[in-house]
Amino acid sequence: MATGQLFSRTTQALFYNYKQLPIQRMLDFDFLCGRETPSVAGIINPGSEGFQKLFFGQEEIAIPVHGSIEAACAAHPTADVFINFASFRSAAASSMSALKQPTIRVVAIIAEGVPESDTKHLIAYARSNNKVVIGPATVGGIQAGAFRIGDTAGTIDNIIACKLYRPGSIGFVSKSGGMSNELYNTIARVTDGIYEGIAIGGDVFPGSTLSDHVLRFNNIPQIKMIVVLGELGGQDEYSLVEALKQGKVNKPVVAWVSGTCARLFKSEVQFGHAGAKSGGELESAQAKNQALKDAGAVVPTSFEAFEASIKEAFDKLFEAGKIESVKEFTPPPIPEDLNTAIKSGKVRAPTHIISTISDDRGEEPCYAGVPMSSIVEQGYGVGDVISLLWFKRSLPRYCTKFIEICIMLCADHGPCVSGAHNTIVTARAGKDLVSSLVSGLLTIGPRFGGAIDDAARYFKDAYDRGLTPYEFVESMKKKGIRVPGIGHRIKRGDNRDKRVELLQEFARTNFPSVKYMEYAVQVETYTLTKANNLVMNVDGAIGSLFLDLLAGSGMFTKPEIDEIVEIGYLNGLFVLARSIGLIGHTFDQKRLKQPLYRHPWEDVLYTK
Ligand code: Q5B
Repeated sequence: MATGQLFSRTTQALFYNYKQLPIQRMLDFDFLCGRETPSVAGIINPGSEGFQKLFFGQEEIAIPVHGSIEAACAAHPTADVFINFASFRSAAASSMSALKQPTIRVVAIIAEGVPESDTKHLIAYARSNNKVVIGPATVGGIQAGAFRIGDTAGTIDNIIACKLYRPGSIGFVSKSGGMSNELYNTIARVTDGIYEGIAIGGDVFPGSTLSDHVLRFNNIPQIKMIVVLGELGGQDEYSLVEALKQGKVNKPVVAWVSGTCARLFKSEVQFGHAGAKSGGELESAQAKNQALKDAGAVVPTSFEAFEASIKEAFDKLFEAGKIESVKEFTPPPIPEDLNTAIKSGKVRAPTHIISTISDDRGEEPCYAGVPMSSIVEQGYGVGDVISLLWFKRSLPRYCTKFIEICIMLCADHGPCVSGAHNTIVTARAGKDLVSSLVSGLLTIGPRFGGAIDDAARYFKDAYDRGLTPYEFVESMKKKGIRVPGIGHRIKRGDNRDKRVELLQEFARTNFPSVKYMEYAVQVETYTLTKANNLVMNVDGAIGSLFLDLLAGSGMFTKPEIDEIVEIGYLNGLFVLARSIGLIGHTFDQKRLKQPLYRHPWEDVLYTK
């Protein structure tokens, strides 16, 4: 490996597997350091494409998401670091694909448990192609003030405490990611801080070794001193011993190999990392510490004395004028996330929606305060659910039964009515269920099915004002308005609409009063004297009877009734009911494999 710098303030990475938190942490670090460009150029999320919104300081930015490594590399040719957050199952394959991309120079593999044989292939490929692998089983690394891999160095508070937002003079390499956090802190306390810190990972075969990074640090002019934290197990530290013996490192090295306590155990001990097990004498922490010391590294007598050794080595360099004072600056504060701030009670935020009819936040959803389980256990029907969600109260059974009858009777009226016709034409044009349904629903209006509200409004107004049917119909005629709820294309005085009769029969038997409906019957009697098709239609029956339901049930105040009529709740019954039929017509046409509909020429009057 050797050469020098892995990262800079303009380094950009491709992040494999969308993980919101570590990406946001990288961007927060960028902002803290005053980087101008985000360090994550693109995200690779196999199988999906688009953008992910993240914060860069206070600003929201959209980071492109690519479905493959190849596509991401082609789109971001200057992004040369690949941060691999794949699981241990796919980390090796994706890392190899990344290494094979000419634009990728450094691959960091976070997953633990990557098969050792796979890692060996990655190492061999990386070495012969002059690329760098950090990990597996690593948190990554950081170049202070420039570039951070994923979660390296923990929280923003820790990064600020460790002064990692600006470069110091220490190159630090460790096996353990967790211990590197500890050492970032120690180094910040007793020196001018970290220049670069790398955790190589705790596997038996790390992608790059302690000595690889020490030799690299030796070539970076800004690094004046090197701190190494090894651990028992394996022989990695001996390659550093060799490098020191051969004089390949001319900067002071302060090193400690942890795990000296292993000797206190009678049998072999496996510490946290796969590679951290007390094997033979040569792999013991004591032997490695001794070898490093003999090779010229500063090695303390214990981990507790590590800090003092680092300080002493740094002070010597500083006093000798080999280290210039760092220019301190106060990093900008990272804006707190709204959710965190709300949770901690620091801010309050206005809601954007107000809702009263249902609540899905508890253990089970509630309709107007009634839990789902009660709705099922107490045998509620669709009419009860409508009364809860539309009227926000439980209505008496005869009312909810009436609602259900309305829904059943209006569910369909054959293929020739406006709505069904539109749905059929749309379905036959190859459109999907929702489009076919909606095209039918859009025909519901003042002439077709959508006259219930107006029927209720006009009948109520006329009845409440004490108009005779004659006065009412004639006053409407003078205004040029057709009486809503009266008239039908095929129904006649001698061929009544059965639905109207059924509704009237139910109401006369069950409602305490049907005064509005009887008024509508008198209106019909008068309009039938004008023309045989001016019968009460289904809209008129429902409109007038709903007035009776609202007024007679004792469940609504007068202002509430006025509001229901004013807002126009009642066409909702027809919309809901007819959706059942329109969905049926859609399925019917699809099932019958009907071709594109074209209206016959013979049925059109072409005229000039
Ligand atoms: N005339 C329904 O008309 C229809 C009059 C009237 C005074 C009236 C018409 C109307 C009010 C709206 C209404 C709901 C357009 C209907 C439904 C659901 C459905 C549908 C289905 C299903 C029918 C002939 C002469 C003219 C008019 C006069 C007509 N209606 N006068 N008040 N209400 N009603 N809609 O047959 O002197 O010759 O100029 O607008 O309640 O949609 O099954 O199909 O379940 O799917 O086309 O049942 O009544 O009659 O327009 O040729 O008029 O009667 O002014 O007089 P028609 P038109 P004049 S239920």
